[in-house]
Amino acid sequence: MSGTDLAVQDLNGDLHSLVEGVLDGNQLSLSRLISRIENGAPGYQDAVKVLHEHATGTRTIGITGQPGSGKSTLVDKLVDKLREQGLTVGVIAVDPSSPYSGGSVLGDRVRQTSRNEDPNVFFRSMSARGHVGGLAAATFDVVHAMDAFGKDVILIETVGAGQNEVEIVRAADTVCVVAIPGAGDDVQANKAGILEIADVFAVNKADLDGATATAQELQQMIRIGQDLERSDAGDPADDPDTWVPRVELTVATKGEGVDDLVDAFDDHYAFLEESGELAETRARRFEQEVRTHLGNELDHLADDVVEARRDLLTEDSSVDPYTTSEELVVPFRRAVEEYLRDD
Ligand SMILES: Nc1nc2c(ncn2[C@@H]2O[C@H](COP(=O)(O)OP(=O)(O)O)[C@@H](O)[C@H]2O)c(=O)[nH]1
Ligand SMILES: [Mg+2]
Repeated sequence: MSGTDLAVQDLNGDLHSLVEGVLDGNQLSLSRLISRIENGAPGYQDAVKVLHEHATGTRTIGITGQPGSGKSTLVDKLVDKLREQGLTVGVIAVDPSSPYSGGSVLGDRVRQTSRNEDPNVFFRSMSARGHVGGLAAATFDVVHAMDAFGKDVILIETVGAGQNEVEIVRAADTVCVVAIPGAGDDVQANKAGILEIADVFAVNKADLDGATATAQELQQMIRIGQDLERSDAGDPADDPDTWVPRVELTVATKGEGVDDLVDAFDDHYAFLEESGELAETRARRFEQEVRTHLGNELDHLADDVVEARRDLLTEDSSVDPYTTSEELVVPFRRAVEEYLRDD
């Protein structure tokens, strides 16, 4: 397997100058290029290939949780904190509800405008609309673009409902689940799912009653989860190959607890690097991206075949769909076998 043979100057029309601009650190170019990715402009995949060559593997942090838990408020405070540390930041706010409500998109547009006044922060919201290759693929493409642009950290905010979003957030190096006081029952209800993806919990709105109790419930669940995973009786906290999810209390509106939250993110990242998990996480993300793109290509091939053979397919409606598709898949299968043999 080799990288792309494409160079910047090979790119289509304005993609050439946009990619050049992105590599030069021009925000307007980045913004326009992301629009090309979102709209599936001709040749955008080639642009992403070239960007990939310039990517350094920027650190990504996923922030997820139910609507209204305070994710956006928290992300804003996290950005301030990371900026204080001298880091440049990219923010991707994925909002699946936006085509219907429009409300949060308006809010995000305001955030986008005020945030993009700081040249070291790039904010972008993405709705579920469009995306020829799917929302997850488009989000990863935007991560590659922000990475090549030179961002040090990328925050990805999602509501965390639905397969697409889980796919997006799982691919982040560190996943932060934002819970709120009294959410114990909800958390309990889908504890397996949440326990599985969270590296860090932020119990936000800690100014409200019940925050400590919610944090304790989470701690207890983490404890049980870790015990179930381990057959020996040792303390998982002493095992360098095991990450014990952290629970931090935050009041996003006042910025309280944000320092500790960032410390927890840093500790998790250090764990990933030291344990070798980072390479595995990245490899999983890469595989996921390849699967997504491959799936899209195969969908297109299926369209082509069905289209080309339409007469044949409709000629005899007594043939069942399984037999028909098995017949059509024969050449694909043969090609795959041949490809794997050559390897
Ligand atoms: N009391 C309290 N309210 C908060 C806190 N953080 C956020 N909020 C409020 O909760 C509401 C939803 O916040 P938002 O960041 O938009 O939530 P998102 O939907 O998860 O992005 C807003 O009115 C915030 O001001 C907090 O720590 N305490
Ligand atoms: Mg939000």
